[in-house]
Amino acid sequence: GVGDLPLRFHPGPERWHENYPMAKGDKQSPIEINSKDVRHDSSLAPWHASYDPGAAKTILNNGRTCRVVFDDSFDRSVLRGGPLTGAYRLRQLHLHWGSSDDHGSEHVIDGVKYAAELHMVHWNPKHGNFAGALKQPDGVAVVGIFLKVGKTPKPEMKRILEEIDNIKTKGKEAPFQHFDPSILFPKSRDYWTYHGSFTTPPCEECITWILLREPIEVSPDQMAKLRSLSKNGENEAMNPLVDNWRPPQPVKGRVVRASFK
Ligand code: SG7
Ligand code: ZN
Repeated sequence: GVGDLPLRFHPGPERWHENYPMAKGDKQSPIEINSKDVRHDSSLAPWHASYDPGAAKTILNNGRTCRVVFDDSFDRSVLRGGPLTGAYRLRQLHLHWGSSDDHGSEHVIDGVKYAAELHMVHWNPKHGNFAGALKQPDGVAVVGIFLKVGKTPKPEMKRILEEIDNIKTKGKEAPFQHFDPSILFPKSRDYWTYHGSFTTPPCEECITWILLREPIEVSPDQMAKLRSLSKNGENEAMNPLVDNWRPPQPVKGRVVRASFK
């Protein structure tokens, strides 16, 4: 499959379905959310994250994103509540961003594209392991946080961004310990939720998306730092890692629910 090809041979999102038919499925992500089509659901519970700072392990550049990996060998850092049944284990977080501040997020809200979108990926341990969870409709829960360029940048992004210089090129990895990712949450716990997919091949339809309404703010310098990452390996021609987002996919009758009015 395409998964075995070097990165430079990967086709764009419009051709993913040729090798991964699921990419044209009925529950693909991301989507555009329009407030007028959202259904407020008063039965939606609040969500809670209980994260152990000791679960953070490493930060890496895989040529497509910058990812922080957590120990998920037991119920150490978990997400509960909201639309979920049971506890989901935090496995990794990563980001999607653009080549300029006016785009970069995957989900689009009332026509608004944010500069970046952070994804916290959790899986349901009732399916045994992560690979097993990917095959189940209730296998994975991703919390999405929008990053907006503003005047009150979030100092909490500093830990991740100060590590960027150590993982400039594809394949680089650095230790990343004692980090509580809940510092990245905005103040408001309001969210939208819908059932969708991974935004990269094979685009499995196993994700309960929990998208936080309130964006967090980052500075132009912080965004520039993210864009200083490279798709290329250390001794290869410079190829900036930007625009690693998939465009919105057809909603196909799905209803997005909101925890707020
Ligand atoms: C990023 O987004 C990576 C992927 C992730 C993908 O490219 O973080 O993770 C790995 C292990 O490469 O894919 C299976 C998986 O987690 C899609 O994740 S997303 O749907 O949340 N954007
Ligand atoms: Zn993602």
